[in-house]
Amino acid sequence: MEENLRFAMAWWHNLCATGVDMFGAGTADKTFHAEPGTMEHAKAKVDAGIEFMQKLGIKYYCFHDADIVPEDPVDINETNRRLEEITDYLLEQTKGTGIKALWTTANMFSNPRFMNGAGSSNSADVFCFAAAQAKKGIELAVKLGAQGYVFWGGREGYETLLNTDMKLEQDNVAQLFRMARDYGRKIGFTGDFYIEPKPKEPMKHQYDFDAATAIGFLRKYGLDKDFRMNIEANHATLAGHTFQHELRVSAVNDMMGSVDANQGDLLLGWDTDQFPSNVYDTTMAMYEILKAGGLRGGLNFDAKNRRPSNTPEDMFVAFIVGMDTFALGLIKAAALIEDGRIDSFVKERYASYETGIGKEIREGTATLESCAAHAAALKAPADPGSGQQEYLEGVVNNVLFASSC
Ligand code: XLS
Ligand code: CA
Ligand code: CA
Repeated sequence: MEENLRFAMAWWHNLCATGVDMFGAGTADKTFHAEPGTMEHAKAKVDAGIEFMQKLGIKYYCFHDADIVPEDPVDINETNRRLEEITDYLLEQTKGTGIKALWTTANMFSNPRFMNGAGSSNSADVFCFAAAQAKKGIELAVKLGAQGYVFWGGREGYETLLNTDMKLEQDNVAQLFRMARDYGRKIGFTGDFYIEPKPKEPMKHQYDFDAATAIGFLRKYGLDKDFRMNIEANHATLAGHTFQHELRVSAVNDMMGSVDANQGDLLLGWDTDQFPSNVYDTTMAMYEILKAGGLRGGLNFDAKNRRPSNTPEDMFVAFIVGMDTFALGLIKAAALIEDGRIDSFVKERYASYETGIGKEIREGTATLESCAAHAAALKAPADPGSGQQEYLEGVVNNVLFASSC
């Protein structure tokens, strides 16, 4: 179970976010007895984070550069110096604990300079700031032994096509990825680069809309050997897909990488980043992950407590519920695979491709003429057979609720 459930704590939600929203102030105290915006506070967050992870047995964390130190308002050299100082401290404090980074990333969406995007900005100066932050972020990934480096295209998209050169923007995003890949490999980063698809928010339209779009993008620009998907459940539903769909698209394209484990609210059209509690969803997610041979990355709880759940106890409970929901999902997914009814149904459903003309189609030896000749010889309506969806949904319910584990 441990191997399949490499849980990670997201620095930004757990140690930084206080519940501020556009209608009201924070409700949770994340000062950890230090003055926010100082390096003392940055260190207090490291201490609190390590204590939290140790108490829960969580071995991994993920962060944006801006989550772990206050950014200097004008001088990126000073920000980088702080990043070195805090990661030295992080390494020192985690020594002997087994706790390490799962992935690192750069916040290329909060600072006002990124209002028109980072790699996709209309400004070459802004592009260079994005490059500088990615450079540092990859260096930190190497320093902390992270398995991945994430690009979430927060503002890589547009608000209106009236002011947008889409081709130039997409070419530039690819150029940034290429530079990151080349630099990473040069300095010894052997892990995966990840794209985290999301269709919208904050932009009206984001270029990494969903897994299929991101994979097509990577292939177009020849980046598919170094990049994989970091699939977030909430982003999947925002794109009008299920979490399972996005994982399946990644798996069949050999692009499964890591997961941001959360859930959205289907009645709301935005990214609520809730802790996962839906066992049906985690079962189907773990089903995809197990069938794909496991994750190279892990399960990062990119999730935050609801604004009124504002105590430290609520933070612990949320992680415990999230971990239990995935653990039960893993058990049930393994049971579904062992049960075998779904697999054997699917195999049987496509059996016509195992022999005769079907086999020839699969092997690429059939032609349009040979298929047409096959159809002409049938002289009967072709019957693909029942899809038996209700039966299969019953199988899932049966494995979820009727058997003991
Ligand atoms: C925002 C994203 C973000 C990424 C990392 O919606 O989920 O937090 O995971 O930049
Ligand atoms: Ca995420
Ligand atoms: Ca999110």
